[in-house]
Amino acid sequence: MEKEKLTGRSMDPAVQEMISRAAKEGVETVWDRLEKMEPQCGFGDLGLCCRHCLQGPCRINPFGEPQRGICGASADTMVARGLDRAIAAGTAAHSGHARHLAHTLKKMAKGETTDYTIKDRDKLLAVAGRLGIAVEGREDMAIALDVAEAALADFHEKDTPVLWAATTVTPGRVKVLSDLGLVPRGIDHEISEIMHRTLYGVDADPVNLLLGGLRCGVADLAGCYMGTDLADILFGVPRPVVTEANLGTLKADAVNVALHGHNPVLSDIIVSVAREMEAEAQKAGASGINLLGICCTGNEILMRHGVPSCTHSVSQEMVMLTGALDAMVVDYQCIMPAVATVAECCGTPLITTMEICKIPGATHIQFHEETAVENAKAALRQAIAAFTRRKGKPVQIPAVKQKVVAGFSVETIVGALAKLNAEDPLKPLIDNIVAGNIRGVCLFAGCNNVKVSQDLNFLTIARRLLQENVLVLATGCGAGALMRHGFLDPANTAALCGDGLKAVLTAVGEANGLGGPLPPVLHLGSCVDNSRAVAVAVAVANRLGVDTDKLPVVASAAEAVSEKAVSIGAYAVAAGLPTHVGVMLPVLGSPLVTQVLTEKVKDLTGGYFIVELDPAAAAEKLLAAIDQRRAGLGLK
Ligand code: NFS
Ligand code: SF4
Repeated sequence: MEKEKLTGRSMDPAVQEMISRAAKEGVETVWDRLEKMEPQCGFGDLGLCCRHCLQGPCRINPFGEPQRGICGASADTMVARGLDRAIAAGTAAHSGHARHLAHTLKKMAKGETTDYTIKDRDKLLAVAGRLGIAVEGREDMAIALDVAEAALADFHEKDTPVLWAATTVTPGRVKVLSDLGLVPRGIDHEISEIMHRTLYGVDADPVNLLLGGLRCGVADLAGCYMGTDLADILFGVPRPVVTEANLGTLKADAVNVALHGHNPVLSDIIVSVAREMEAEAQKAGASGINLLGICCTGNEILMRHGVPSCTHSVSQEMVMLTGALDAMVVDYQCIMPAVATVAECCGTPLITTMEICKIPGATHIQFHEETAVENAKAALRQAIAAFTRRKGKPVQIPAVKQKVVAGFSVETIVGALAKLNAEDPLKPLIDNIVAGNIRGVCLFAGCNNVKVSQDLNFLTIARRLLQENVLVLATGCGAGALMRHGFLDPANTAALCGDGLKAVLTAVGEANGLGGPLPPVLHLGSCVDNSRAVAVAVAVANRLGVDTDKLPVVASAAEAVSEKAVSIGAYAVAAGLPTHVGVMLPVLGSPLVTQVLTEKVKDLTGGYFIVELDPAAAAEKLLAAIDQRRAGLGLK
C-alpha cells in the first residue's frame, strides 16, 4: 500500500505494517469497511434523523423541506434527543461496569467468592470515610459490605442525591448543580428518565432536553468514580510501573494472550492465574505466557501490574494479523465484532466471557465471580492449546515498541508531590501554576476514530501543549495513543516539554529518587479513571478555595468514538471544563443546540464544548481557554 494511504489510516508504524499485511492477505479491516461505507449519510452526520417511533424514520433537510419530523419534531428537538440518548448509553456502560464491581465487592464481603480480597485497605477506608460510613473498630469486610450496598443504592431513585456525585465534586459545584437541578437522584433513574423524555411525544424543548442530558452526565461521573474506587479497593491503587507498549511486545515463542475490554474483574484474576500457569505453558514448548492489554482492560492491568499494552481502539484487529496471538479474551465494551472474522482468518481463538457480550464466531466461557480463577484457567488453557497448533509457523511481529512509565493515581501524584512539601503536597503544583512554569492542565481522553488518521490529533495537540508548558494527563485510548509514540517515556521529557514544565517534571522525578524526570504525559488509567482527573482538579480547587470552573484545566477527546466519550464530555462540561471534541458530534444540524453546547452552557456551569476537527487549531483553542482561566484568576 502507498505510504500516503497508510499515513492517512494510522500514524503508528506498527499498525501501518499490519495494514499492509492485511491488504496482502486479503483480510478486510476497519479502514476498508469505512471506504465501503462512504459517503456516510449527511443527515445522520448532522444529527437530523430520528427513529424513535414507528412512523419514522424521519429526517430533516437542513437546506429545504422537510423541516419537521412526521410528529412535528424540529431539528432542535431531534438533535437534542439524539445527544441525550448517547449520554444515557455512555452512562449505562460506565455505571454497568461499576455495578459489576459493586456486586463483586458484595459477594467478597459476604464470603460468596474467595477469589477476591481487599487489596487496598487504605482506599477502602478512604472511600468509606468520604461516604460517611463508620470505620472505627469495624471489620474490613463489614465496611466493604456497607460500601458495596451504598454503591448499589446509588443506582435507584432516592430522596438523597447520588453519593458518588455529591461527595466527589467541590462544595461550590454541588451548589451550582443543585441550583440548576442537575444533581442526579439515582444513576439508573437518570438513564431511564432520558429514555422516557426522548420517547415519541414527550420532551420537545431542546434546552430542557439538554439539561436532562447534563444531569445524566453528572450521573455518569458518579458511575466512573465508583468504578475507579471499587476497582482500587479490590485490585489496588495503581503505583508507578515501567512497561512497554505496541505490537512489538508480542513474543513469537510465548503464549500470547490479549485481554480486551474494560472491567478488571476478570482480567486482574487472569494476571495472577497466568503466573501460576507458566509451567503448563512451558510444557507446551512456549517460553511462558505473555499477557498483553488492549483498550481499557489493557489500561487497568498495565497500571496495576505493568502488563504491556499492545494496541488500542481502532487497531484492535491488527494484533491478530501478526499471526502470533494465541487468544483474545474479551469482557465488554469497544470490542469490534470484526475481531471474530479476523480471528477466524488467523486461527486465533476469540473468547467472550460476559453474559451481555457474546460475538458470533467466538467461543464463550461464562465468567462468574464465584468461579473466577477456574474461568481464567479455562481461557488460558485454550490459549496454550492454540499455541501448540501455532508453534513453528511464521509470524510477523512489527519491531516497534516504546517504554512506558504509568500508574499515576491521585494517591501517587500527591505522594510524589509530598516529597517536595510533606505538609502541603498540592502547594508545589499550585506554586508552579501561579509562577507560570505550568501554564495549565489538559486531560486527553477517549478513543481512536477511524475517520482520523490514528493518533494524529492526539500527537499534534499534545506536542503543542507540552511545548507550551501545559501539564498533560491522559486516560483510555488517548493514553494509549500517546504511549505508543513515546510520550510516556521519561527519556522524551526533555525533547517534548517546554522549559517550565521540564523543570517541574524533573524536580518531582528527582525528589522521588527516579534520577530523572517524570514522563512528559502522566497516565491516569482507563476511561472510568477520568474520575482521577476530576479528583485532581477538585483537590486543587478545594485547596485554592475556588470552584473547578475557575481552574486553567481543559479536556480533549481528540478522536472520540464511543457514546461513553459523549457522556464523559457531558460531565466535564457539567464540572466546568472547556472540553474539546476532535470529531464531528452529530449536533450541527441544530444551530440552537450547537450554540447551547459551545457557548450558552458557559453561563450555567462554566464549562463548554469546543468542536474543532483541525488538531493544530484545536491546540490553539485549548491554549486560549487556559489563558482565559489564568486571567480570571489574575495570573499572567
Ligand atoms: Ni474509552 Fe476505553 Fe478506548 Fe474509547 Fe473504548 S476502550 S472506555 S471508549 S475506544 S477510549
Ligand atoms: Fe419521526 Fe417524530 Fe417518530 Fe421521530 S418521533 S421518528 S421525528 S414521527
